[in-house]
Amino acid sequence: NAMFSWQRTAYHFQPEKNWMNDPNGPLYYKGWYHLFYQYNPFSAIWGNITWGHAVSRDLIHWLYLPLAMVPDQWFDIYGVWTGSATFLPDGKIVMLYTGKTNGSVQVQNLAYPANLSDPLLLHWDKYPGNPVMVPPPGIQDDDFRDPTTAWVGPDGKWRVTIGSRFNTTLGLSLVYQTKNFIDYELLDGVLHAVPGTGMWECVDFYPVAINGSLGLDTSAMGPGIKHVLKASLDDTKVDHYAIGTYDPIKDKWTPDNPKMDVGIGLRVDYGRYYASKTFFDPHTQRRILWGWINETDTENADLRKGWASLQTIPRTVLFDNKTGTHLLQWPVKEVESLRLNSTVFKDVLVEAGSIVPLDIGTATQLDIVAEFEIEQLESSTTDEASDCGNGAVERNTFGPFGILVIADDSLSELTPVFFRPVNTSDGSLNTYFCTDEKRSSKANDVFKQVYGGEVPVLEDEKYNMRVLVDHSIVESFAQGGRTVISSRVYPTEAIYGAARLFLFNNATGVNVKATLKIWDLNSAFIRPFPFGETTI
Ligand code: DQQ
Repeated sequence: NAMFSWQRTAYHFQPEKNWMNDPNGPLYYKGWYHLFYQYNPFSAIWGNITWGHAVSRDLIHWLYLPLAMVPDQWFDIYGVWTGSATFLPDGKIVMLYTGKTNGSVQVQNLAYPANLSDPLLLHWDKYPGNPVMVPPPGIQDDDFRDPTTAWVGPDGKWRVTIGSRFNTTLGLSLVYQTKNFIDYELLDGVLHAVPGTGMWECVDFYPVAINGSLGLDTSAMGPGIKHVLKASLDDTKVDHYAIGTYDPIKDKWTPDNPKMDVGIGLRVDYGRYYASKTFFDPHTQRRILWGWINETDTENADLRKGWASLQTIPRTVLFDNKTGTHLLQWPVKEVESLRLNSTVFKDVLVEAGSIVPLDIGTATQLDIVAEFEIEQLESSTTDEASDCGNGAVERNTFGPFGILVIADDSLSELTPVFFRPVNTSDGSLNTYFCTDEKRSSKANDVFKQVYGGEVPVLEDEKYNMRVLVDHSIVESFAQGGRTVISSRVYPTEAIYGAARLFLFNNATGVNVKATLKIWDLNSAFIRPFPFGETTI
């Protein structure tokens, strides 16, 4: 299908055709990374939800496999919905997933690989006694879904948490205990609840090390460890997280800062992003985060182009012990294997109110690392927009400044990725990291937003960003990954060889010095598994 073919990405995971949503059950097994995903085999819009399946040696080059699970039982006939994998100490794998039953009830089901000696885990058996959990009293039939990876407590019993809500608006996560993954006991109370946040989908719950750069197994707990609780808020379609402490005796989690609780504080990604899920990669000792990037064009456009949605580049997740308040997300290092030639620009002066082209040729597949320093020219006021404002056109004393990606030569289309430092009443600066889609496409049937959030910039730090550009997606990481924005753009002019890259500084009161290293990125091989061929 050649329709809108320039919007297909070159190194992001997407199915060959049709609709995809949440990442499911990511895991590493016998040398292969496995990704399952919510998939409609029949159309480019949501429905008929099955589990698509793909494998990779390096998280970047992917091979599509046959569907892993389809809706063919009474307990999942209206959809094989989101779930997570757990490794047992004896090497077995259990997959818990939500099924929508023939009576439209959301239940939790158990599945396991039919053949553990198959590294591809091609065949999955559904436990014949499914469902293993049904909505408990007080929980609505359609408010009970997306079981997490299980973890084992000090008493040797496994726990799994499942998002829900009570009385429409109290978002919460239930905890079940099990010894055998067949019989489950609902614990009194909840892992955590936050008023006003509504239904929690795709809860994720995992430990992070306070110090060091290694990820932790989901069952890790004790000194030197904090726990992250993430919920995808159904009401706003936004992924929120908070960092806190898990009490494995009471099975309760408490946020470090109640003002930054789940759903009212930090976001995993400030752009178009939802239903994220992490897994522990024992092979490289990393915790790796997947996230679903939905479209912002219309369903009609998706039907015409024949596909919808992407997954982000997998990201490592670590606790940021410099701020003590944020996670750090960073593209897995394997993406650097796609780097081709690079260009360095050192100390480029970008004067207040100017644009500087960066002569790198075609700019559709890039890995950009940029650092900015500011030199103040005029004094500032404190009554300036203290967020991303109306985007890149709204001028403050200190910003916005940054880069213009997926732009054409005449700047008829462009997507600014930028910092906006804002003066506060105590004389310090608060910095916002933003992406402005307002002029990203001449198409008028596209939802164009200004995205962004605050990013801590510490005293000894320059402003820095890493930006991955891939035709119709821009993934941007500020200050080492404290604040992240994924954005879908639909250029009509800035495509193929016409796409360019610029620096810009729309501040009124500062000059900016920019230093960048920019790599062209190769395309990744993402194709059907070559069954029958002798080499891959
Ligand atoms: N997507 C799945 C649900 C989940 C939602 C259905 C989140 O299990 O709650 O496709 O995007």
